[in-house]
Amino acid sequence: KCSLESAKMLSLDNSVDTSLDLGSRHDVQTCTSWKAPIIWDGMFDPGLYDQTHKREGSSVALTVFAVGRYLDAYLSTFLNSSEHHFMVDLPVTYYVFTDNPEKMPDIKLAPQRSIKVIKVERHARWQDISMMRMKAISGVIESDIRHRCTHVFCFDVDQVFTGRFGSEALGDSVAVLHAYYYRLPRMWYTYDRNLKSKAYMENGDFYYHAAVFGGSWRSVKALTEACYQSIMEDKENGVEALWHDESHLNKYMWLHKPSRVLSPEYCWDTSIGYRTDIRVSRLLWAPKHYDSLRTS
Ligand code: 2GW
Ligand code: MN
Repeated sequence: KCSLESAKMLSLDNSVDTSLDLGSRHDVQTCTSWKAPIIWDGMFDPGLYDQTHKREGSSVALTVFAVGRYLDAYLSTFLNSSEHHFMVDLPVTYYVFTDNPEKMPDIKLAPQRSIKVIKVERHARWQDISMMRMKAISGVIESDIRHRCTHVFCFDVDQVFTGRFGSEALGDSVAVLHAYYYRLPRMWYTYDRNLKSKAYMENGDFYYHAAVFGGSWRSVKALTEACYQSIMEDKENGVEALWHDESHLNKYMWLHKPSRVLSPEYCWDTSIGYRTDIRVSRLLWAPKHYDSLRTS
């Protein structure tokens, strides 16, 4: 039986409460080979998780990047939906990274929630905008987050919360199953298979989606630092991983197994169509307008 992260229900590591595990899903994989829970609807009692995390004093930092056209295109929808669904009733600090702080939308925040805006430069290549998030995140964890928050979650901005994304997602190190790959054979996973890249891997456990990852501030700092290092080493060697930061995240999560895995409910794409195992969608990919957004 899966230990529901056993001693790691919280990154605070002490109190173990297996009564949080309702274990009532038989149609999906609910446990990894290293005994980390895979979180699906129906497996957990949301109220018990919330109670436990409130008692333990958990507080969450959310990082999101809105550079260039992504600010107007996605940011206010992302933040407004997050106010309705992300860690409701826990203290949350948003860290919004943008090249254009003056254009920050006005968001009505619930009590105990605040926004910090951090100015970043706009890299010319979109691959760099995406990859350089790793460095910015580790920097702000070091300078600010570690003094204020127990946990950190990092998101792509081109998404909308549509259902509870709550404290059941908190753990020491958290990754989400990519919606396109969770039911596909391993050989289809799009790991970076270029021997010259630091992200190189032949086989792994799952294919994780870099649009959502998180954990204790310590774990996320270690992850973002390691990924940034690998990205820079690749640059020095004149290579770039197939899926950029996502390739490096997958390599890291293979070497350092996540203590909690989120089902694709936590990052779903409606264009996949109806799936019986997806009973709720908690976060959806926003429609992409590649032609208008990916040309400068
Ligand atoms: C990205 C691609 C093309 C043109 C612009 C951008 C862009 C991204 C941008 O102009 N401004 C910006 O703020 N971003 C940030 O980077 C934003 O937070 C966005 O959500 C994130 C990743 O870019 P995105 O969402 O367009 O890429 P996806 O959805 O294909 O992302 C997956 O693959 C990426 C690497 O290629 C990342 O690993 C990402 O985490 C994955 O979800
Ligand atoms: Mn995205």
